[in-house]
Amino acid sequence: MSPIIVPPRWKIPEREATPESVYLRRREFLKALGLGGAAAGLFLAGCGPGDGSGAEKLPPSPIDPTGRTPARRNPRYTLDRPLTEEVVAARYNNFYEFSTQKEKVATLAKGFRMRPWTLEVTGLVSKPARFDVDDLVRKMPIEERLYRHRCVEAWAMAVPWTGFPLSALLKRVEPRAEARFVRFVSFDKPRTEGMKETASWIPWPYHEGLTIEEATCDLTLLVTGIYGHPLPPQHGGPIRLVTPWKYGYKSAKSIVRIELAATRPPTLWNQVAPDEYDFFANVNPAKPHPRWSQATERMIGTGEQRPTRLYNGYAEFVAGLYGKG
Ligand SMILES: Nc1nc2c(c(=O)[nH]1)N[C@H]1C(S)=C(S)[C@@H](COP(=O)(O)O)O[C@H]1N2
Ligand SMILES: [Mo]
Repeated sequence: MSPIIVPPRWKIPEREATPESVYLRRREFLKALGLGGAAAGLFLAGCGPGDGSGAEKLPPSPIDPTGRTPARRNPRYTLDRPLTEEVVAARYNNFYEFSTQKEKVATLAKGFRMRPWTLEVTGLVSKPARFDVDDLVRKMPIEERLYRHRCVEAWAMAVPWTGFPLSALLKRVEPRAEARFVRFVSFDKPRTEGMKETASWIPWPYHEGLTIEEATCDLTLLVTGIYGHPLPPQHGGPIRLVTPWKYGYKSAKSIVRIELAATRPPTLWNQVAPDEYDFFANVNPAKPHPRWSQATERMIGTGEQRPTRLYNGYAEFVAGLYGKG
């Protein structure tokens, strides 16, 4: 069985129309960002109505108890492509705890309880700590970043995340000198209907890892929001990792624990199929997956094929981590 299922062509959602509610919410979002009509056209290009069928409404976003979204956008992170429509991103999710079918995740995750939520930071640190996620958001330097988002399955999106650099959190807990790796553990979902599909062959809970250098790189973001509001469950709410130069499977969703370690931790997809999912998983057009090419990627929503970029276009940010790459 293939660990990450590649959807057959007919399952890929084509462009979806924009229902009124979404349109209005977008206007609110743009207003909050201080952007007018012309600018909106620029960065949300191609979002007009009437470009497809199968439109769906987004449910109201989770309430933001911290009042910190929408956050100021960091202009350092720019895109070479239009943002993916919010409703498209919110209906096409890899989140195997709920389902292996991307189109079903949002519905199945709908009632997921995200409050209260505690994030524990432990292991080789001088000041281990447990944070209530809302307290953490209030303390951390929250900002918005536009990032490319690339799955190992050769699809891609472009997403406005809200969050803070993982390095800001690590500073607080004071990693010890022996700490060489950082491990991320997702919530341990009770065995529900959705999880039964994968319960026997995936070593739950979802767990991933980075080297300490990768974890403290500027790009590495702990994400608590998307499209200017708190992160909904299907995207990994209330808190998930994002490492945009790596394939998406490195970024664990709905994290409950971060552990600093001296040795490289086993990681979920690497344990399931080491020849297909390596620990580093840096986006690289010249390194095919054993079952498909990585030379191009398909933008979800538009179906546009684009050439894959080395490190997903983030080479200047990560060059120092891997020498010549
Ligand atoms: N806990 C958990 N985290 C996960 C996954 C998962 O199945 N479970 N899937 C990963 C994969 S393969 C991808 S591509 C991204 C998808 O994130 P998105 O749905 O927000 O686009 O989440 C990653 N994080
Ligand atoms: Mo993925």
